[in-house]
Amino acid sequence: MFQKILIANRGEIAVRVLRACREMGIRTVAVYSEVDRKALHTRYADEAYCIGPAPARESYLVIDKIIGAARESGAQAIHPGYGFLAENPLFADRCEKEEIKLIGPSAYAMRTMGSKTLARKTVQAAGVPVVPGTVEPVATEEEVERVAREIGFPVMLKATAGGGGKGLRLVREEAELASSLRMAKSEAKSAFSDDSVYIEKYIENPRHVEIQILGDRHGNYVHLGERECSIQRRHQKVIEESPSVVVTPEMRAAMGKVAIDAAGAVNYEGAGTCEFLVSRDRSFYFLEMNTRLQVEHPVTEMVTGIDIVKEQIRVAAGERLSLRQEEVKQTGHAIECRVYAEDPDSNFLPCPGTITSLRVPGGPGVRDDSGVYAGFEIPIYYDPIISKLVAWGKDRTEAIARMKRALAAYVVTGVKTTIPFHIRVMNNRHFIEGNFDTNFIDQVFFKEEEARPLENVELALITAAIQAFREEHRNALAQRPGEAGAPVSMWKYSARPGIRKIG
Ligand code: MV4
Repeated sequence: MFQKILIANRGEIAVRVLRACREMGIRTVAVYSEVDRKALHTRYADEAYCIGPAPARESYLVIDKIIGAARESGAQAIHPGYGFLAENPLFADRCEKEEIKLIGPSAYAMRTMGSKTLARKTVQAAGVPVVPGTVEPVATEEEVERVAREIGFPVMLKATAGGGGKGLRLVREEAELASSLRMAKSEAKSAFSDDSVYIEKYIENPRHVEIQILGDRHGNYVHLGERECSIQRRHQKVIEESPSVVVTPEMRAAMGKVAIDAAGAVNYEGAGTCEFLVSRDRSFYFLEMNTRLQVEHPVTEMVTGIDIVKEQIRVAAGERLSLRQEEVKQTGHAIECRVYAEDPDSNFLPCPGTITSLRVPGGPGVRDDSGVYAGFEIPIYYDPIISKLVAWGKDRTEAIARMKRALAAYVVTGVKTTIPFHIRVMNNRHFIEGNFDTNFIDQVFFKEEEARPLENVELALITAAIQAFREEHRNALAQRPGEAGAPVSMWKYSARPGIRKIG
């Protein structure tokens, strides 16, 4: 086993990996940029190296600096987390050359899955169902027209180097095809410096369901079931859960098998995720494979009891997977809300700044994977994530109840957060019924909330509630607790922070 691991990341995911190392008795090395000198991950690690200025291009993305810190500290392995260098095959090549173990799959697996067409070709050859379309980039307008007619409209044009919504174009009819192709190509060119695109049949109102897999270098694979990730906003996941309400045990076994087949096609080692689109008739199609630890891995950990990061570290050290497929069981239900320093009332505008106070919920079934603390300044340079709040329950109903309870008790001051948005989703009828797809947030949730005028009965109830509240808390409202001569004890307000906000 490794004695020392460097974590080439920051924030909550760096802390998550540091925790696994600590539990395994492995020494840890953090790297940090100039604005992260006081970050939680910098403080948590056994040692820490400054790797340059705030912009990621000058620090967290600079291979030489990461390798330099690994060399200087004597780390034998590097955990890349997600984002930054996590899926960069050049980084994987360099680690191999330096004889430092990169905790993750081979550069070959990263390259194959990084090209969306090569990935489609490779997994299709392994018998994995892919969305109908091309497995090569399309060259000419004529070819696009021919293929589109063959598979039928609507179709999607996608960037070969893409993933995550960039260089993506929905084409509903033939008349739009030529101009859409030009736009997709120019978008792909500016986002990925690669203008090649391919074509897929458009799946209407799909769900996004992904399968977590683990593999070791001895050819053993397990899948850890699915995560439902359809609750997204502009291609950014905001809420994930496991299991998915649409996945039956038979479907889970079938999706698990093809995910393992896809992984096997590139001799995958470590933790990986196969993304699928699930159509309304519950057919599923491979979309892409993510060759990294994912943001939403905790929901899988909560329902399987498996520590995915520890498994990653063990298999990277050459050990066998610690369990067989028959030993993987999903118990209960877990939901994750990504808590961001963003203003949900201003189109989710990032709100970096100093967290002046922080009260994190706990109690049964609640886990908060955080990268911040009270007094920390969220830098403007990176994703403004505060934490991932995860609630587990014996079933979906209990998980939602716990999430609502935890969100209501979560207090962050100094920056705006997405907590109020999550509370609204947890109370949404369609969400509660499990009746949603990838269009839910952008096309259903916001439209509904905007469109529905308050009814008179509701207005009367709200007015009455405000009146009753003011009456009950008259003293507290007249004089702020803690001020000289305040007649009200402080304890109730600190134990039930939801109250304090209104006062
Ligand atoms: C699709 C699709 C429908 N049909 N492909 C968007 C991001 C990229 N990873 C894949 N995406 C989609 N590909 C076909 N053939 C619908 C989407 C899509 C989507 C997928 C997952 C999660 C959210 C989404 C939101 C809009 C569109």
